[in-house]
Order: sequence, then C-alpha cells, then structure tokens
Amino acid sequence: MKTVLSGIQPSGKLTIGNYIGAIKNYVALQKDHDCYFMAVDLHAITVPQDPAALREQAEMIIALYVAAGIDPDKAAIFMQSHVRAHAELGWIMTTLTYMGELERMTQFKDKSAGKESVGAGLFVYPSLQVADILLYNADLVPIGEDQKQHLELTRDVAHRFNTRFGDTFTVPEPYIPELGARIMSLDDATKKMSKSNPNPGSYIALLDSPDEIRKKLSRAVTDSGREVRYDPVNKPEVSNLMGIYANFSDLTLKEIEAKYDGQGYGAFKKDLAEAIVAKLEPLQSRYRDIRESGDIARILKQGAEKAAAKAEPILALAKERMGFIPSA
Ligand code: AQP
Repeated sequence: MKTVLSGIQPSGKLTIGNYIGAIKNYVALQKDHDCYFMAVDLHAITVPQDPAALREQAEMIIALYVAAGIDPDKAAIFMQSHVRAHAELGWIMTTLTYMGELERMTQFKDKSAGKESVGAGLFVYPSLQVADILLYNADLVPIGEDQKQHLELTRDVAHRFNTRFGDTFTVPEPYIPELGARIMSLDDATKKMSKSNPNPGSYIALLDSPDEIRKKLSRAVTDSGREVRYDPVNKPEVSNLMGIYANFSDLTLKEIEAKYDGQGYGAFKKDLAEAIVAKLEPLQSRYRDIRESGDIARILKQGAEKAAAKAEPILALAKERMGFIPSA
C-alpha cells in the first residue's frame, strides 16, 4: 500500500482553494493508501501568529478534515508539533539544503515581498517541508500547484541524502488535481486564492455562511463580456469560476458552457453560489457536531501515535546512516 502525506497551515480560515487543491484529494486517497494528514502548525509560525488564533485555526483544520470525510480510524490526523521527529529531521534537512535552492523559492519571494523584517524560519521552512514528507517515506503528496516547487526540492534533497549516505528515503511524487490545482482570488485572477489574504472578499472560506458566499460571488470580478467560456488566457476570471463550478458540481466545463450559452454572467454566478452552498452546508453541519463533540483531542492523540510509530524508525535510520551515535 502506498503512503500519502500532506498538510495545511493553520494560518487563516481554510478556503475552497485548500479544499479543491488538497482536502478533496485527501478524502479520495484514504480509501486505498496509508494516509497521514496533519495541520502544519510549525509552518504557520514562520509568519507572526496570534496564539489564540493559531490554536483556533489548528482545531478548525482538524475538524474540517473530519467533516470533509477523512476517517480518523483510516488516516492518521494529527498536529505536526505533536510528532517531535518533524523538528529534528527538519534541522537535519536544513543542513542538506543549499542557500541558492531556498533563494529560488517563489513562496518565500511572495511572502517576504515588501516586509521590513522577515523571520529566518520563513526562509528555511521548505527544508522542514522536505522533512515532513521524507519522515514517512511518502510515495504521493497531494498538493495544489503552488507547492510543486517545494515538492521538487524534496525530491532533490531525498536524492542527495540517498547518494551521500545510502538509500534511505523514498523519492515522492506530487499528486496535483487536473482542474483546480490553482484556484485564483475572486478579486484578482492573477493571484492565488489564499487564506491569509487580508481581503475576505478575495476568497470563499469553507465556513462562510450561505449569504456570505452569495455576496462574495456576486461581487467576484469578471471581464466586461457576457460569454461563459473556458479560456484561461483571455478570460481568466470566468475560467477560474468555471473551474470552481466543475469542482462543486457534476458538470464538465463543456456542459457549463452549454448551460449558460447566451445567458450572461448573472445566472451563472447565482447557480455557482448555490452549488457551493449545497456542498458546504452539510460539511458545516458536520463541522459543528465535531467541534461540539469534544472528540478532537482523542483524534489528535490517536493520529500522533500512529504518525510517530511510522516516523521514529525512519528518523533513527537516517541518523544512523549520517553517523550519529544512537542513544542508549
Ligand atoms: N488557491 C489554491 N488553489 C489550489 N490549491 C491550493 N492550496 C492552497 N491554496 C490553493 C493548497 O492547499 C494546501 C495547503 O496549503 P498551505 O496552508 O500549506 O499553504 P499555502 O499553499 O500557502 O495555502 P494558502 O491558503 O495560500 O495559505 P497561506 O495564505 O497561509 O499561505 C496546499 O496543498 C496548497 O497547494
């Protein structure tokens, strides 16, 4: 059985971008893979986080995983910081990553742009991500397009380690959705939809109310035409909305084009809002039940135990291969 590992940062309210690019695939992959899904809290602190918000957002991720359909008895659902091997292998991987590689990371460039001071953690966090993945000998990593560069770094560092110290780590493959790998902002189709965007109108959060969803979509930027046609180069805004629609309905892009032929954007946006509301309402109701059940601590304990059992021997082998004296 192949191993799958992925995670989401508790750095805001999860968006439909996180759902389409990541969570939807987690749910599908759990059926026939050995899965590990975490909230990557150690990554979230690479930019300033309010402690109460960090805690709330971390719990929110875990409850949303379960509400979206991840079964905690099948997949390990856990907090990254609960499995100490992440921090330890993270340091080791930092020593094996080159400065030039980290300097080329577009996420660092985007997140540090215009900031007066930036923590060193933001610069080296791709090395921690390398460790997150290699620690489980993951075969597949479900991610959105924006994380592809980090996955390529992971592959390079895995090869580097294996060449220097002997075959130790599995070289992982990305698992990227065909449609929806990069959901764009509702207010600017040149920018990725992001949970940390300060403008809530730029994203639809998984916990937005039906009215918020309708309002945000009615305000979503489109071009000045009226043709619902999939053409990401010339009609990026409408194409983005069509990609979201296809992910939240059973319709293909061609069927969406045919359905709204000659109707303009109004009817299309309204139906899209209803399609999202119809999918999110039951998810939100399950989410509330899980938060109220008080079951999250148990899920996290069970998940961390399963994750640590897989990770510890892999870390021990890597350390031994590097020449560390094993502790008695
Ligand atoms: N807009 C997106 N379209 C498709 N996939 C996306 N992902 C994020 N945004 C989109 C995927 O969601 C997973 C979790 O991402 P993350 O929390 O680790 O960080 P991120 O990639 O930087 O996502 P955000 O929402 O933009 O977070 P912030 O604003 O905190 O940086 C990843 O698999 C990602 O590809």
